[in-house]
Amino acid sequence: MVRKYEIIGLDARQVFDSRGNPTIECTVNVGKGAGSARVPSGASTGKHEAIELRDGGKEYNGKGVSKAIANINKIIAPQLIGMDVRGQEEIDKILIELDGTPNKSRLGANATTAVSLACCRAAANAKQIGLYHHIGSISHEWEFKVPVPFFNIINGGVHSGSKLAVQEFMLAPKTKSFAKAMEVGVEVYHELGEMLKKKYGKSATNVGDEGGFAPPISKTEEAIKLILKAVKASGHEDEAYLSLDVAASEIFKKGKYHIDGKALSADGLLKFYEKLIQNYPIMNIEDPFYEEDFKEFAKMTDAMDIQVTGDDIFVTNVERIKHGIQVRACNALLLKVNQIGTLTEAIQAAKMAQQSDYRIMVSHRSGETSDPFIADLAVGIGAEQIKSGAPCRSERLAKYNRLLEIEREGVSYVGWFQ
Ligand code: 2PG
Ligand code: MG
Repeated sequence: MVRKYEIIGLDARQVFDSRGNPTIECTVNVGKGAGSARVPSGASTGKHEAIELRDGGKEYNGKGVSKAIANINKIIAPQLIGMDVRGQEEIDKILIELDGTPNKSRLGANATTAVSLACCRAAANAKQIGLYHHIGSISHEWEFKVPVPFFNIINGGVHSGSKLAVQEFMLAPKTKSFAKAMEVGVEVYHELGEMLKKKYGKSATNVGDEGGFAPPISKTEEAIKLILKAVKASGHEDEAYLSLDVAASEIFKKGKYHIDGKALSADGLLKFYEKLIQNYPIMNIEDPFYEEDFKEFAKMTDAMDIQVTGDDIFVTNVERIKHGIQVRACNALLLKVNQIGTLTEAIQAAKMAQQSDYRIMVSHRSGETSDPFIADLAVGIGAEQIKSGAPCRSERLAKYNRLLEIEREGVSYVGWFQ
């Protein structure tokens, strides 16, 4: 007889992400029910991220995922069939062992992520509880809170055709509820669109990969001033902070940071940030330096009274986070499951960071799908923050809309001062 939580089959297939590139959807069937998950994909990927397995060759510009899919259907599935789907740690351990490499390069982190997340959802479905409740049971987090959204309303760097060096200009509302944060984010976003249209013409409202505008401007301060103007014009003055993701590895060439028409040393860049922070309500800077420079990250964390978030520097990897904690680089972790390849490892990364009083910002990827998994993940691990792009494009809104639903279920909001 088949038991309720017993894995009876896995099915992986090709679907497409928000950039039109192939990605994986995996369904895990259990005795009573099933669960599916889709995998996102980054553009400004960290050098130390787990490897996304792509086919190479001509088809889909080399981005096909048929090998990764075959790895799920032929190598992973036979090992997981018969297991209890609630045993996330055991399942992920098998994925790690089957892969056998330090960076998931044999099976592909896209393959392992798809399976890991689909198992988690299948377990929640079979238990007939909300996904975040089930994630809470894995992460031993019972104080669920809805995180603060960081809306990426101007897209630069490798995510858009704009000339801005900084990849993401985000708005973080200061409100008492998530629903109200959405209102602020949406109203500022639309006001900004109107302003851009008037100032630069309609094409300035074209959007980048994460739904933020990609206006024809090239200076960091210009983008910040435009956002603050939109905040004021929409009647939300003092109701939002700003946040930047510099993704500095992307602008680091031959020892210099190329930003705003200048080639700055690390010291020069630090001074540049200092001035920005003095002049504008910036509460967070993500990846202010390139991914190997723990020292400069530590200098910034020590010198400035803001949140310094590690993305490419940490790549959701406990070894790199451990080192960061030792040298006091950053005070917040950006968490992306596909950077490491299994849910268990991502939760371990979050726990390690939380124990050192780091804040956690759960993150989407620039190439996304409509899967809202990260919304439940943020709530289920007790993350204070989430970034899922602008309030524009369904793959971005899928996460925010799910958080609206979770708030309506009675989960309270983190807010800013708790
Ligand atoms: C980042 C992410 C998400 P990508 O740098 O934080 O915004 O971008 O998915 O391209 O790595
Ligand atoms: Mg980043």
